[in-house]
Amino acid sequence: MGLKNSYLINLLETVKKRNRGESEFIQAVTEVIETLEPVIERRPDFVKAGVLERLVEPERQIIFRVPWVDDNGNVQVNRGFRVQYNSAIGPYKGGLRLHPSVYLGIIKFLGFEQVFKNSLTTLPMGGGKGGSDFDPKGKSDGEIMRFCQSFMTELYRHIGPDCDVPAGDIGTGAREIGYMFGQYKRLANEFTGVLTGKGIAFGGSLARTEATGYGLCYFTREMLKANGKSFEGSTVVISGSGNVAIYAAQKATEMGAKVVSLSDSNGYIYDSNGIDIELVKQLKEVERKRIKEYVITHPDAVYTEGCSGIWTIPCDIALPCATQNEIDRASAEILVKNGCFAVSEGANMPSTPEAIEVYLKNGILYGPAKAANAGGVAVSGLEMSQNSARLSWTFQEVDNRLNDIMVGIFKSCDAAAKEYGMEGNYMAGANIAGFLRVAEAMKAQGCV
Ligand code: NDP
Ligand code: 2IT
Repeated sequence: MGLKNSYLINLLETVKKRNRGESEFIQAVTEVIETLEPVIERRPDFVKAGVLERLVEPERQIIFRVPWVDDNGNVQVNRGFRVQYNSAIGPYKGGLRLHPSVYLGIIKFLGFEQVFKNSLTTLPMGGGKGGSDFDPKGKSDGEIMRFCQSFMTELYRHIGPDCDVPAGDIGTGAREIGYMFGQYKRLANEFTGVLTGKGIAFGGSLARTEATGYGLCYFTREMLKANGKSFEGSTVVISGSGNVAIYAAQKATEMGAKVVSLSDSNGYIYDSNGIDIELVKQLKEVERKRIKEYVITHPDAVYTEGCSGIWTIPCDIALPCATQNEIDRASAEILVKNGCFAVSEGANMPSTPEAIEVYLKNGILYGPAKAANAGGVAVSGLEMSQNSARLSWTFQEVDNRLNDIMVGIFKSCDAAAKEYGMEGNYMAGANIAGFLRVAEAMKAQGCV
């Protein structure tokens, strides 16, 4: 995009110098800073209060050793992280990612994004993120438990229901949250809503499992509607086959779309009849198998090795729900060529800056992650409310609130984009609307 404002140019230079080698963090910060240019020009009070200098630096970063013993009796050592990014509007809140690619730069980018995402939900949650380079693939239940207990043995002293409330992300689902919650409870000797995504039997919220995927479809429905389009009769490509992808596929199908593909980090399946979601749930949630197993019971479907090929499947709507930077310029250009009219992000930062440029130049409706996937953390916020009140709402009640929150997020993005002269640019709208609430709170609380 190219910045003109010299204050922002200098700020970005400092960020690059100070966070050398953390390419994902620099990418996330650059995108936000670029879209904030018109806000900064209108709001010198934020510049004077040093809001931006403070926003590009996490409040606290915790890095720790996670030793555990594998099934063969060998000691294994992983690295644990918790970045408590910003607490201007509420306790730190955000997921824990367990994946071998995890390092500080990934956790910082996710924490930074979380600040604006949580602000968009309108609930009182600050931003944080954590995780480890632990690889849950191929580990036994016992190994997962021992890892989670060791991880929490250090983390527990840094978190709390009014301080920092972690949740799931890649590699962290209900099983891992259960083990972590058990260990927290034992160490702190208190039963509190310190984690979200808990089992329903011990304080979890109904509809949290579905929330990110459902919320993605609610947001996307609003974006499509505002532009004279809908899911009805459309062909949808979804990447990933984890928590977000599965429930996005389910809701998109319910809304009248045909979802023709899903993937994992090894390859993708194409089923022209529409994906059999119950089978995917059985394979991924119960049996923890690879997506290629799908074609055993659906011989009409095709499995292809490799990830990026999924974007060559002709579709109307693409919902990337796997991981960061999974759509690059070349994939975005193929989507355009094949007539795709909307890309809406279930994953965090799945599109490279070059891919986003292709969407915006070609008039593709683009639903940015921090708005489109905010449904997960929104229902986490509702889980916190239910825990504090010591009661639980019905599935329908939570789902209705989720729907209202996602409708509200779309409206805020749309309105902010219009107000700042970028109508239809929901990325700019999301960044601006998310920023304004946090910036007002930071300014009001003084230089802290
Ligand atoms: P899961 O662990 O349930 O699923 C992740 C899926 O993405 C798996 O199919 C996985 O395949 C695939 N994947 C992971 N890494 C890669 C990679 N490097 N290349 C290709 N595929 C990959 O995670 P979630 O569904 O929870 O998370 C998916 C995305 O959604 C992430 O970006 C996450 O940050 C984001 N998100 C999640 C929320 C939540 O509530 N869970 C909320 C908001 C955003 P494989 O099994 O082969 O690793
Ligand atoms: O990226 C995200 O918003 C999440 N992984 C969910 C965070 C949460 O606290 O529910």
